[in-house]
Amino acid sequence: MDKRIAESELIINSRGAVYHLDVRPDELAHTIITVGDPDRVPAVTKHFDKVEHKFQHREFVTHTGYIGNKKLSVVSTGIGTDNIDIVLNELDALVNIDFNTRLVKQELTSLQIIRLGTSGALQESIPVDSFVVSSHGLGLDNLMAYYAYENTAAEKQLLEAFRGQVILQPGGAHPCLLAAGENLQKHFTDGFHTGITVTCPGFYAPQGRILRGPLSNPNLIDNLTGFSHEGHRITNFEMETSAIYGMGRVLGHQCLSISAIVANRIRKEFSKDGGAAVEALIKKGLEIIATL
Ligand code: R1P
Ligand code: URA
Repeated sequence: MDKRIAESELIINSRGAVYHLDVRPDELAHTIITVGDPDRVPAVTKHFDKVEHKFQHREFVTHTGYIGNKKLSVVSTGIGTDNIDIVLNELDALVNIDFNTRLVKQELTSLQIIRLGTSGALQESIPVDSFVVSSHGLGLDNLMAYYAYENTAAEKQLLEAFRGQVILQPGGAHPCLLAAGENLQKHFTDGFHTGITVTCPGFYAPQGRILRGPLSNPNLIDNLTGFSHEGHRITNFEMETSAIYGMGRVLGHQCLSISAIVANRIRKEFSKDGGAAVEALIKKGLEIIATL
């Protein structure tokens, strides 16, 4: 069997860089921070001692540089799990596929991938401007249905409990659930809330928001907030985490998602200065990430 990955499958541009990210293998660090907003990339790398590479193609901005001796890349993903499919596959290709032979390398590299994002809280006790570490990503989009992967026994049990307690609209999502990378999560405890993060395929109706469009599932938020299983609860929702954890499982990378809470959907509050909350998360996150 020809194991060479064809030009149509792994697309490499004239610079020798991967199609969407426009990054070459030598231009990427093995510890990577992902952010949704392209403008958040310089907001992170302004804290670096040195930035060696800067690229932009579509919504994908990448900076690679150093804090002390620690080499880090920061990549913007834009919004949504469809973009995470692109970014995680291309980050993996950059380290695990030889761009000359187009063969998967014999020795695989496991990346550390940490999302620094924003999110809405689903518990009254988690105030705006606080930080949440996602113990699990629970996807209500359908990206992970396209990949083959194994759930652990603990994940299967939690997902089963979710299916039993949370009623989703007929014909809607096939939920998936994946745990955070344990080796990363253990570093982010003091000053962080922890819980299950629900990843939604939209910001409005998929997160129970009504502007003018009516909801097919008006009980969604109450159902998610009320979920409880053996000490696990749903803390927040956003739009990327389950796909990052899922693609990390498929491709063998350690992933963690951390969010600044900008909205509390139970208290019906929005942060008075979301930018300051994100800046505080970046500073606190970098202090830890630089030591990993
Ligand atoms: C929606 O406003 C966006 O904000 C959250 C959601 O996941 C979604 O991407 O994260 P970011 O601030 O990292 O983009
Ligand atoms: N991002 C989301 O996806 N939802 C929120 O409520 C806030 C930020």
